[in-house]
Amino acid sequence: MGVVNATPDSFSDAYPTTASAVAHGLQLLGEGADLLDVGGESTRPGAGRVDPDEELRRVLPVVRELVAAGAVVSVDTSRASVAGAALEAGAVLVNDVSGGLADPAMLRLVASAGCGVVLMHWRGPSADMASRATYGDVVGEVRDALRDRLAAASAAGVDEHQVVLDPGLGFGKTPEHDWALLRGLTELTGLRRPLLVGASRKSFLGSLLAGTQGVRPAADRDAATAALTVVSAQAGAWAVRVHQVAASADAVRVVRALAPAAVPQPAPVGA
Ligand code: PMM
Repeated sequence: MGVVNATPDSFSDAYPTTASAVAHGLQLLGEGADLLDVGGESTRPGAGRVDPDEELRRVLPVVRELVAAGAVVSVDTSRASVAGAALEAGAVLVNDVSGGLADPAMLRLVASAGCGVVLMHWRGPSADMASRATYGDVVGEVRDALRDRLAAASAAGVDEHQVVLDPGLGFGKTPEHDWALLRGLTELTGLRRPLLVGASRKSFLGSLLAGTQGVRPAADRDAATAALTVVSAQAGAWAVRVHQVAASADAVRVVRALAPAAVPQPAPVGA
């Protein structure tokens, strides 16, 4: 899954105009992306909310143009109104970082649309998410919370085959929590739903790779991201959400060659 941030302020790369976002999406397709994730609201730590009309203005033309170019598109939003408009514009998957918690209408929308949905582990808005990074057993707590979101989706009429789960690396988690979740990915694939892993360029990698110049800048974290693509693929993840696709696409091919029977092929989610 290639990241297309149609925003002026995402933490590692940002494409504030329709033309630049579409061009970037096409580049990621050329690098081997199976899916493009278009978002119009930054969720970096400390970020505030974007006005819904502005989010729509950023996202819809990009979705429309990438679909017209033949891309399979997901929309990264936690608003049902934006998700619904993006589905009408041709998106097939809703990527909700709040796991259906931010907007009470989201799960009902997904149920009636019959589309795929990513439910990510989330403890509250980005503006103050660091204050919620307290866990006893982070892997067990994230697993149980994802199971609860799956149950909430079912209760709203979503078929479980529509659902992809995501541990939400960096969202209300410290670097230690992120590493523990990456070590424990097989406990999450044990929930028997496809798993999406979003480690790309995140700050726990910046800290790990820090040198004499300080924390490694976000755009220089792609080799480490590709290493985590190997880890994720070997744990049986369905997809990784990455800013630079080429190295991760190669990494997936390497893992597949080593264990052809053990690594599931990416399959469409939803109807
Ligand atoms: N991370 C970001 C945004 N959206 N969606 C999912 N499902 N999982 C993630 O880990 C995730 C996400 C933050 O990264 P960005 O600001 O570079 O898009």
